[in-house]
Amino acid sequence: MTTNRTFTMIKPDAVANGHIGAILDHIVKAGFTIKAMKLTALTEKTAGEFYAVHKERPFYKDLVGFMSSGPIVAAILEKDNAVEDFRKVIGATDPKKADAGTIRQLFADSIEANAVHGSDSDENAQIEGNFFFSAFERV
Ligand code: RTP
Ligand code: MG
Repeated sequence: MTTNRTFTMIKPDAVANGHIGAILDHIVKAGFTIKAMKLTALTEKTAGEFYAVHKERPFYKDLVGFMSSGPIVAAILEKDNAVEDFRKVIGATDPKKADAGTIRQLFADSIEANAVHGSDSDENAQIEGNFFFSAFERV
């Protein structure tokens, strides 16, 4: 099923570095509408559940530790072709490889502390949005 929504998190590094406002500004200027949003924090347990798809990857333990290290901003975004277009707006996983002007090139510290998450499919966008938001928390 094709949807026009994606899910994002502003990760602990970007929140700690004071980039919430600049990143939201970048997202809105790129044409996305915010349909749900909250400042919250993952625990090791909830971060582990969220990233369960990466359980077998060598970086899983570090990723779970990093994602539960401080507050995050979770949001559902709407735009035509949202998932694919948002991946372009955030740039490559490794900020050193991210195109100029992408969120990760502008705001990320490293391949792990890379400022933002973006869903990789319509199906995952829906699953991830449901992980953080109930029906009455969306507009
Ligand atoms: P995300 O899911 O957060 O939007 O990132 P992504 O699709 O660009 O990258 P993915 O392969 O899904 O990896 C998820 C997150 O794991 C961390 N990572 N660390 N140390 C490493 O080699 C490594 N590789 C990935 C990053 O925080 C990445 O965003
Ligand atoms: Mg991913």
